[in-house]
Amino acid sequence: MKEQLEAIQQEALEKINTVDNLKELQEIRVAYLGKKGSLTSVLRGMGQLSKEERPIVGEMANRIREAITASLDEKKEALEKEALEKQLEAEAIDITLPGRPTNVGGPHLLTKIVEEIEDLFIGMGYEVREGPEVETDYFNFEALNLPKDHPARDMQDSFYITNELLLRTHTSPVQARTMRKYGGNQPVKMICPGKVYRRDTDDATHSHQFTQIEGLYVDKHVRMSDLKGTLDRFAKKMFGEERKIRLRPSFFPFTEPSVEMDISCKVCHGDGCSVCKQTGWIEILGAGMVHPNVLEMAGYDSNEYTGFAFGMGPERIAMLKYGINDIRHFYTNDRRFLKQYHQA
Ligand code: FA5
Repeated sequence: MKEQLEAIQQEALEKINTVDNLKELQEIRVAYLGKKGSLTSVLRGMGQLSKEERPIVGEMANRIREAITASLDEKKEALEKEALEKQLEAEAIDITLPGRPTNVGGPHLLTKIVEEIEDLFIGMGYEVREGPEVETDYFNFEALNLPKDHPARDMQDSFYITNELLLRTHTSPVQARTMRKYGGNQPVKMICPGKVYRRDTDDATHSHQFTQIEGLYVDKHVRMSDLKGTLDRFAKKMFGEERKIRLRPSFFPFTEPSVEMDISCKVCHGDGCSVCKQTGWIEILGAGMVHPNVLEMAGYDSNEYTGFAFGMGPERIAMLKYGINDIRHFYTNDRRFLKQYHQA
């Protein structure tokens, strides 16, 4: 019986050694260790052995069973590993393939400039207000000292909706609206960004729809020098210490005296180009001391209160700051243009 067991062991181990798939390995397990397997049948015959021989053969049979089991397990592990490796190889993902780019958006340059200007004035104690784009004739003109048939209305050719309603031509009506809200007896310090509309012919520096930022400061003892100081501070912060500004006498019916502020052209450094119409300067805002009539119409006593106001064009400011040579770039939505300023 001992020889029989040894022969079984040798045969089983040889077969296990040469097998190359899991299915056949399982068949070997059944053939030797299964209920009807050769090792099991030999063990069944142990009853015929003498008392002395039984434990010796029993111990040997167990050892052989363990050896065959260990060899089967080891082979199984090796074959499974091999199968997994083959599968991984077959299903391999090519990670060298470049990914599909996603288009990441960013705020429009104009939004960024408006926010930058807002932050600058918030830092000087101004609050940010809003007003309607569809405005009444009263607030757009009359409350700003431009009665009906006043010739200065032609300065801003308008899109009328009805006789009394129009698309606002500037953000100045928000001056009148805010002063009224403050009731004639409180200081006002506000800026108002927003869209405005004019029947202007589009060219490199003019658009029929553009943005303005209005500023208004009303209090007791506000002087022209406060306006000058504020604008100078704004210009230096926005364009750098080296940029020159100039104030030219001007006329607006709602301010007296009135000025226009120009900044030296950054595109041509003052030599003259299409942006500055060959003058070396570009106008960015109108300003002045609030006209006493405007203060009175809003309920302020013009003997007690004074104020200054300004209105600027952020597109022109952005053009100067970034050397953009045509205002139409802001509205034609060419992503190649817009993308340049996502990190600006
Ligand atoms: C006004 O609109 C006045 N309301 C500004 C003002 C406010 C003066 C408060 C006094 C007190 P003006 O028409 O000049 O002024 O326009 C102001 C700014 O808007 C200009 O300096 C310019 O930067 C910009 N702007 C004017 N017209 C256009 C246009 N068609 N396209 C782009 N920007 C323009």
